[in-house]
Amino acid sequence: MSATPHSALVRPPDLSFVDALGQVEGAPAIDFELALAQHRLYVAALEAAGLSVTVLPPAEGLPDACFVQDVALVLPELVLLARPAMPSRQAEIAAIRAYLPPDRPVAAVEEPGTLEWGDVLRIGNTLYVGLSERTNAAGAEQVRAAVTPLGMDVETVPVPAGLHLLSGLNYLGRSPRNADGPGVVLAWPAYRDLPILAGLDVIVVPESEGPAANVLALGETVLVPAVYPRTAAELWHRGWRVLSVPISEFAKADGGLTCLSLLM
Ligand code: CIR
Repeated sequence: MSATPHSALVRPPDLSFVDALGQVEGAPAIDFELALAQHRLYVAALEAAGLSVTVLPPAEGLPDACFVQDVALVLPELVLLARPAMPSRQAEIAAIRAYLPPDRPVAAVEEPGTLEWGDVLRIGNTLYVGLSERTNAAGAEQVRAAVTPLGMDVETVPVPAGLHLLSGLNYLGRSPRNADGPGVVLAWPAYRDLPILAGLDVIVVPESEGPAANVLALGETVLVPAVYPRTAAELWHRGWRVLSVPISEFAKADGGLTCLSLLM
């Protein structure tokens, strides 16, 4: 199925992160220093998983720019730029371009399309594009047009809950203990009945551990948000090496482990 990534771009939050989208009024404010510490630990976890990590400078005045996953998909043949639905995020595209591989063509989602890569789950050569408040059918069609010549398929999927498709559904590859078995996905309960899950081994996280569905699987290592012991224990039991990473400050802005890195 999808190859394990070997490198990652990450971007620590800028001071403006305290104004990031998705914060609930009356909820505890983002602690910026704690967010920086958590981001450093996230980088350490990626490195412990074997990735080569490039840490970009913070993007001044772009509150959500630490969520680099959303802005681009890097394929060996092509870079595909997103078009974020939220106007405050659109300048993130220009702010990442200089750091993307210069050796391949670049395509971009254009108006009336909107698409954030947090809505796209890759399993093998299929991109499942979640239709959400951030990603529309026109965005999905443009992705289809760009990747079909590369031999990839696109299927659209409703996003039953949460901000993005990957908020509630992530692909882990095959279990380290059952290399010939089906691919494994981790799903928030609201996602369990999606038809695209037929034929996969679906681990449904307990309702009380919903955010734990946003794991980052890197080969036999999986980063799990702290602290969701039932999910972590289930993954250990199935043979993954689990790294538990605290991301409370990013979760306050609707962010999870997948959102914080652009993998390639
Ligand atoms: C936003 O609302 O756009 C950010 N505060 C969070 C983006 C999270 N990204 C992701 O799930 N891929």
